Amino acid sequence: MAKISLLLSAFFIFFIFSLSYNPSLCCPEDHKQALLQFKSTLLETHVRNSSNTMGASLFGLESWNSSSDCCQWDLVTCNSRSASRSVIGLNLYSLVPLLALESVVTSTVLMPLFRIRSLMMLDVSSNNIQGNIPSNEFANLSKLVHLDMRDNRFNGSFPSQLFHLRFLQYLDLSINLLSGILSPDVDSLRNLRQLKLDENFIGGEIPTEIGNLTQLRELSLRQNKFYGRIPLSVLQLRELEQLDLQNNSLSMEIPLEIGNLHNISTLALSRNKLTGGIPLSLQKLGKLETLRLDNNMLVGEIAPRLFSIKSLKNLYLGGNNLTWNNNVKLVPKCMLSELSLRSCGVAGHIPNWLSSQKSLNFLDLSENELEGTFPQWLAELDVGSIILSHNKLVGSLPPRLFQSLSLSILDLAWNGFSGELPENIGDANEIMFLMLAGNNFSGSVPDSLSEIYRLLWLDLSGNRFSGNKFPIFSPEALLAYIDFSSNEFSGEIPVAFGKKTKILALGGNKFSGSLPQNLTNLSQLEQLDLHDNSITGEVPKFLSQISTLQVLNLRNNSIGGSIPDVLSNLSSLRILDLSGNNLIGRITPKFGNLIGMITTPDILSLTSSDIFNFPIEFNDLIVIWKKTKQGLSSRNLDIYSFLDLSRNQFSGEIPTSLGNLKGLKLFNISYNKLSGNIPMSFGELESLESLDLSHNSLSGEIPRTLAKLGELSILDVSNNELVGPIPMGSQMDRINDPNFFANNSGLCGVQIQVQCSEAPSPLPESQNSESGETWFLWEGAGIGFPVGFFLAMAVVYFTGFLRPAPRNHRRLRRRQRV
Ligand SMILES: *[C@@H]1O[C@H](CO)[C@@H](O)[C@H](O)[C@H]1NC(C)=O
Ligand SMILES: *[C@@H]1O[C@H](CO)[C@@H](O)[C@H](O)[C@H]1NC(C)=O
Ligand SMILES: *[C@@H]1O[C@H](CO)[C@@H](O)[C@H](O)[C@H]1NC(C)=O
Ligand SMILES: *[C@@H]1O[C@H](CO)[C@@H](O)[C@H](O)[C@H]1NC(C)=O
Ligand SMILES: *[C@@H]1O[C@H](CO)[C@@H](O)[C@H](O)[C@H]1NC(C)=O
Ligand SMILES: *[C@@H]1O[C@H](CO)[C@@H](O)[C@H](O)[C@H]1NC(C)=O
Ligand SMILES: *[C@@H]1O[C@H](CO)[C@@H](O)[C@H](O)[C@H]1NC(C)=O
Ligand SMILES: *[C@@H]1O[C@H](CO)[C@@H](O)[C@H](O)[C@H]1NC(C)=O
Ligand SMILES: *[C@@H]1O[C@H](CO)[C@@H](O)[C@H](O)[C@H]1NC(C)=O
Ligand SMILES: *[C@@H]1O[C@H](CO)[C@@H](O)[C@H](O)[C@H]1NC(C)=O
Ligand SMILES: *[C@@H]1O[C@H](CO)[C@@H](O)[C@H](O)[C@H]1NC(C)=O
Ligand SMILES: CC(=O)N[C@H]1CO[C@H](CO)[C@@H](O)[C@@H]1O
Repeated sequence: MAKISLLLSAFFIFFIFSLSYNPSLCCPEDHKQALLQFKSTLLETHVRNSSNTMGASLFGLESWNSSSDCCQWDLVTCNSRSASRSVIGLNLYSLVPLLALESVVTSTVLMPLFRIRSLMMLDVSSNNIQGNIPSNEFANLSKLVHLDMRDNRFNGSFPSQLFHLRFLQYLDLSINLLSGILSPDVDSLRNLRQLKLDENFIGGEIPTEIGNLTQLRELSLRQNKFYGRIPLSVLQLRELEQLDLQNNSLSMEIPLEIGNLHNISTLALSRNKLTGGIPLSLQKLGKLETLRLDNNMLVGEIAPRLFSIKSLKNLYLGGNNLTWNNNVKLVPKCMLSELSLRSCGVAGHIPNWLSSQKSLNFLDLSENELEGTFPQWLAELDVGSIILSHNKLVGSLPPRLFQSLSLSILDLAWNGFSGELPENIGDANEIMFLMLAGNNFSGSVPDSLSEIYRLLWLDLSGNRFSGNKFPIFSPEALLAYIDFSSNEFSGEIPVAFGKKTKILALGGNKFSGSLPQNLTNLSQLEQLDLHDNSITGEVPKFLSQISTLQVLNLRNNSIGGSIPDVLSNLSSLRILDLSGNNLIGRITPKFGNLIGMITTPDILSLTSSDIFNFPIEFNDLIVIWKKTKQGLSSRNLDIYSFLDLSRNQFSGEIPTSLGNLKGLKLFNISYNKLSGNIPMSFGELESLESLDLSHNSLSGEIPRTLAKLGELSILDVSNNELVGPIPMGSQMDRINDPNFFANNSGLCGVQIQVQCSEAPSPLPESQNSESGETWFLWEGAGIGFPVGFFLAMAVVYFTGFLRPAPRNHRRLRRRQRV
């Protein structure tokens, strides 16, 4: 069905394009003026707001000038049948250059377009337009058949005038900030009650009048702010072929009437709060190809009869509380292409009936209770993506698996697989993601891995791999994420990776020798993690050449010497952990210049989760946080900033300049030989949550300025030679663990119940009475990539290397245009 609608749309577009060439006639002057006005308004907003020259031009509107016929302009389609040659189609998507996305385009920019009453097709998607959808004005466009406003920032309520557009067949408002209508009727009173439950949530129900658009074939309201019920009127839209309401907050049981949508081919309701079971009426949908119900709150057993829907191709049910009875003898009537039964309580062996699914391209059975070995028949199916992580599978991998030229994602992490990796693994040269973490694999890493040209992601952590021989990757390799940590590797640190390496995690092995000069060949490296190894030598000056470095973790090695000053040139460095080594000398005052630790980190949350239809697991960066080992979720690592120099032999005074590092969350210099006073400037470390100065020879008083640190929850100054009153006021009053102040030379204060001879007055201004939300987001739904990496992925996706989640056919057009 999707194909038919694609054909229809393609035909429609072809049709209107073929009509548009008729040089004898010109477009109406008022249409031309409207379009020119649209261009100039958009350009004006744009130039005014963009910082770069890219902003001065808009993609695709170059040909729009007053001296030519507007029917000849790019992106404009005219009707050649009527004498007036009126404008009937406008393809105005992605006019705003990506680089100028920060600029604000308000929805009033659309106003001139409402004068073109002949419009049948309007696409203004992906233009970063903000504000309300001009509702009344839409009434002018009564001939609209196709309206696409996806991927903007339209907010406010669903524009009611759209319900008068009775010819509308295609309506896409996805990826906006729209909500339902809140009108003073019974329905909205219920809404208001719900609003009270969740005061921050601005949203509303999908209006019932949507049912007036009886011609609709495609309706997408995906990723907006709709909540509550799906109006039953939607289920009377008999022509509907695609209904996409994913990623809102809809809460209701899936209505039985869903079985009335006889023409539906795509029903996508994932990422809502739907409850109840999967209605059996779905079986009546004889044209259903894609059913996405994943990530809701559905319960009950999945009816095997779903697999009797002959047309069914893509089925996503993961992330609910559904169960699957794996003992049932199933003879599926469908020929599946994609199947996700993630976390559906599937126990026993990988279901045998899957072997009949010869077109299977995506299989996600992760987070179940699967046992047994990797079946030979599955290896022979040549599936593109196999995701079996978090099960109890055992045994070795069949070499046949790697004869597949389709395999692009293999995620077997967190099982009990064992044995050596087959030597022929490199034959599967389409693999992009190879995730084998948390198993019992042993032996060496096969050389042939370096032959997998598209490999982006290689996670072998938490196994028993050993040896000191590694595949030699070409400098041009695409491999960006390499995690070999927690294995039994030994020998020199491997560096024969491509220049595109972003993350290199080798911690928890037995690597020895000093840091090799060739690390500088990894010129885009962002994270280097070598903790818990036996690395010797000094911290080399050449590390400062890797200017992209954000995380450097050398904790618990045997590195000596002093820290080179040039390390402070690493302007992106946000996490530096050198604890547990033999470093000597002074802490360089130049560390006060570490720009990455000065700026308060941006919460840069890139939402790329849509690109792959499975979650990519990053391994946590393990750090010592507030005295215990914790994993920092790498997904949002860019909001962490900290400096750990503890357990070394540093001596001399603490440089005052460290007070510059306003972005620091954690600062640990315990177990060193530091002397002198605690700098007053530490009162400027405004983001600090944990400060550990214990086990040094610090003397003098604790500076009263520390009372300004509103986020501080751990302050350990024990085992020093400090004297005098412990500062009071705001959070300082709550830091009262006597162990944090023990073994000094005469501290006093209420915190340790030792009275001071003269009571100190608290600092006058003390904001931040609450301890504040911690910046630690141990879990997060989104996947945050470093920007560069994300873009690289996007490029990979658009060049078609990976088979992503099914996309709107409109995207196809878009690609052709580019
Ligand atoms: C865009 O321009 C408007 C009007 O001049 C201005 O108010 C707004 O702050 C600008 N936005 C940015 C991001 O520069
Ligand atoms: C206007 O655009 C046409 C092409 O659409 C071009 O041939 C012509 O030179 C342009 N005129 C000006 C003044 O830019
Ligand atoms: C609607 O169309 C009428 C007649 O063409 C025009 O006068 C009016 O300005 C249009 N409304 C808007 C908002 O453009
Ligand atoms: C919609 O966005 C505009 C501009 O971003 C803002 O001024 C307005 O308050 C928003 N309206 C609603 C209902 O959120
Ligand atoms: C929707 O249709 C009903 C009945 O056909 C009609 O009474 C109502 O006015 C229509 N609403 C809108 C907004 O067009
Ligand atoms: C379904 O689609 C077919 C073909 O496009 C059409 O003839 C029919 O009217 C549609 N509606 C129903 C309810 O079947
Ligand atoms: C699933 O069920 C478990 C226990 O029965 C419950 O704790 C959990 O919240 C449920 N999850 C959802 C998404 O409903
Ligand atoms: C891993 O394999 C070894 C032998 O190869 C075995 O002794 C050990 O129990 C296995 N560990 C796990 C967790 O299966
Ligand atoms: C370091 O790089 C050079 C040139 O790229 C290469 O010849 C040499 O073998 C590399 N050394 C190691 C130890 O990888
Ligand atoms: C340091 O690393 C070694 C392995 O190299 C490990 O055995 C030890 O437990 C680690 N020590 C700490 C304190 O983490
Ligand atoms: C769901 O919507 C939210 C915003 O409302 C967005 O941040 C998130 O990425 C979306 N998730 C998916 C999987 O599309
Ligand atoms: C290809 C490349 O950049 N190779 C360099 C790797 O690093 C060494 C020094 O460690 C240079 O000599 C190479 O030119």
